[in-house]
Amino acid sequence: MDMNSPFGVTRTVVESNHALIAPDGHVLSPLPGWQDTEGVVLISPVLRGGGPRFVQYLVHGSSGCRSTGAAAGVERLVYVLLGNATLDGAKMGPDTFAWFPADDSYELTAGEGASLLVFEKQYEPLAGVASPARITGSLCDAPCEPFMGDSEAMLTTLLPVEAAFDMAVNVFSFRPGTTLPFVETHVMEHGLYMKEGQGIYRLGDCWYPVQAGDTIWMASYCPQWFVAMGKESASYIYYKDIHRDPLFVKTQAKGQQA
Ligand code: UGY
Ligand code: MN
Repeated sequence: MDMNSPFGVTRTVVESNHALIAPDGHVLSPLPGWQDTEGVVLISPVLRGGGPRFVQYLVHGSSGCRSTGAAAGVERLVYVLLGNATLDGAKMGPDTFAWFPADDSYELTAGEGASLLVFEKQYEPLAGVASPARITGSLCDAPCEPFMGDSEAMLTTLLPVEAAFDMAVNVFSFRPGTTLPFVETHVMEHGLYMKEGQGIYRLGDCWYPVQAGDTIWMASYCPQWFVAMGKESASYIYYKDIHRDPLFVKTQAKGQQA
C-alpha cells in the first residue's frame, strides 16, 4: 500500500458512467467463492445502482488460496498476472488463463506471491446454442491482430469470437504515442486492468493519467479513448459483454436493488 499521500490525494474517481480505481486505495477482503483467500473486488454491481453487470477482482495468492468454482450460473475467466497457479494439479504460469463455463467445478489454487485477475458474469444462454466447454490458453498463443489496420495497436482475443460466448476478454498493446483511432461510444460495457506502461484515458468528458495496476470501469455508452505515453508499450486486459440482444440484457445483476 502506498503510504506516501499525507494530504489524502488519489487518482481514484467514481462517476456515474465510469470509474478509475488506483491501487493506492485497494483494501483486501475475503473473497466469496474462494477458501482462505483475500483479494480486492475492483468492479461489481454495487459500484453503481444499475451499473456494472459483471464482477472484476484480484486474487492475492497464499498457501491456502483455493476455489472450486463460481456461484451457480456464473461463468469465470481467470488470468494469471504474476506468479503461479494450479488448475486440477496442472501449473498455470504468468500470462496464462482459463475460462470456465457456468456450473463448472475444478480445483484452482494460487501460491504465495501470485496475483490473479478474475472476471465473472451470469451466463446468458442463447436458445439453440450449446454453452461452450472450458478453455485454457496463454497470451502468446492467442490470436493477435493489428487493430483496424494499425500494427502499433495489437489486439489479442483470448476467447473465440462466437455467439455462444456472451463475454470477450482481450489484451490490447499500444506502442508509445499510439491511440485508439477514435472516441468509441458503444453498447458494450468494459472492465479494464492496466498490465503495463502508462497513458491517458478519456472517459466521458474527462482525461485521466493511467498506469500499470489501475482499473477502469466503462459503462455502456461511456465515450472512451486512449493514448499510450512514455518510452515503453502500454497494455491492458479488458472485458466486454457481447453477442446478446440489448433488449433482453438485464440492466442489473441478479440480487441487486436499484
Ligand atoms: O473492444 C473495444 O471496444 C475496445 N476497442 N475498447 C477499448 O479499448 N476501450
Ligand atoms: Mn471499447
